[in-house]
Amino acid sequence: MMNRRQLLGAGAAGATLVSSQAWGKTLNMGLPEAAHMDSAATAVTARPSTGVDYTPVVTLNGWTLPYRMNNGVKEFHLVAEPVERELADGMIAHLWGYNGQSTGPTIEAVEGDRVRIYVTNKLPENTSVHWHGLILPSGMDGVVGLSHPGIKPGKTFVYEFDLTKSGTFMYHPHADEMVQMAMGMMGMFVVHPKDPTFMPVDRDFLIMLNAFDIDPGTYVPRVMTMNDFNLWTWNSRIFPDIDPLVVNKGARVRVRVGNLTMTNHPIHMHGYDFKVTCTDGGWVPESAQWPEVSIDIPVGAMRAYEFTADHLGDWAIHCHKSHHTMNAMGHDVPTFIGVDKSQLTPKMRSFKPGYMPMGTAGMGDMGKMSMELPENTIPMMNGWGKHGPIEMGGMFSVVKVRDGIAPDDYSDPGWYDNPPGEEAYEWTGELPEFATNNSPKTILTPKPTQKG
Ligand SMILES: [Cu+2]
Repeated sequence: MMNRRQLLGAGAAGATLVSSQAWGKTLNMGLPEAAHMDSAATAVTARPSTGVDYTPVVTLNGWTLPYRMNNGVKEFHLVAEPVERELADGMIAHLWGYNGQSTGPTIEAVEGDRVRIYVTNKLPENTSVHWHGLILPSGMDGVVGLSHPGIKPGKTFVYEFDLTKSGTFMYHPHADEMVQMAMGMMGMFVVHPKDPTFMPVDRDFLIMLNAFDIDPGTYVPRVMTMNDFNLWTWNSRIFPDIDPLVVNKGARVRVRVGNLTMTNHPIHMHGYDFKVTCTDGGWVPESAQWPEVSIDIPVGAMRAYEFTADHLGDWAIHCHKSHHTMNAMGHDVPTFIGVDKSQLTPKMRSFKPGYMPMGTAGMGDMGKMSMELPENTIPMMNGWGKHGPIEMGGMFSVVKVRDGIAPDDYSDPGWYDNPPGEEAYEWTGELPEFATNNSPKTILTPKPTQKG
């Protein structure tokens, strides 16, 4: 049995136990400062200048939690608190999160590190932090009531454990979980391999899939919603304001995607095929990596994939559930495709001036409409590209592969100029007769012979 002092010191880099002198020093350092972020911009972390080298992950529209070293232990300070998150330009959500934002900051460390994570609760109810996928002592697992008592409002708890394996993990409360996760409390925990030659990449992007149900004109998510969310977000951000994944041609790229929503999300990336290289259970051996162009991310799971960025261009990356690439909307809208509203429109306008007939030719036109919106919402699809409205929202972004992107430059290079002869165009010449299926020649299935 280890006593408390031994437990706290064990596993620190280069030492199994700390002296009582060092322990005194540890206590004297007090709580690490809790970093705070007030912006939804993507913050890029500098490459480590000491210790094991790794390519820091880039959390789209997120940031990485700073740490301090204390006698060989990496110390972090998470603060669970109410936050105001800019989901998109023109839409603020009143959420619960960590250190000023939802999703919470990404925690980054190295295999073999010992981490000490202080968690301060500024919420009005108990919380805890569960370290999803990490191998750790039972009492550090963060299930309130099971692993340890809840962290009461105003209190600070300390979690401390060794990072025994590298990979991609998540953190979230295991206390009033339905409410606290619906309010936006979650983050990712990346452990880099201690061997820098193990599966190195040039760019390493991180996306947490989450979802909210916030009525237009309101600010606080409905916490009882089970399936019918109206905002499908990456790192608590919606398209068109999710930053692009900017990549230099030829770079080796990893994308890590975690899912803490209530449904699966098939994440589809255009222009490439790629291999699934990691789950939250660990790295997939090369012989077992499988090719995909869409990866289904199950609920409560993480999938990472890798590719070499050989194809220049602007490539869509999005959830393939089409309702998840839409922003707030009602679903109880009748389908009007093919309906002639020319008789109806004047009648409607007689009691509702400005009535617009919509949906008779599909709903794509909504992408370029600028209608007056209720307070605090954004159109259901309003991203614009070089060639017009992209007709998407929600879980959508663009992978921008270019020549000449500097190693530390993640800034948006603008839209891609397709080379001559490499862009679809309008045909203005004569059209040949269309083939139709009216001809019996095209019907290969023999007619059933009548019996009897
Ligand atoms: Cu989805």
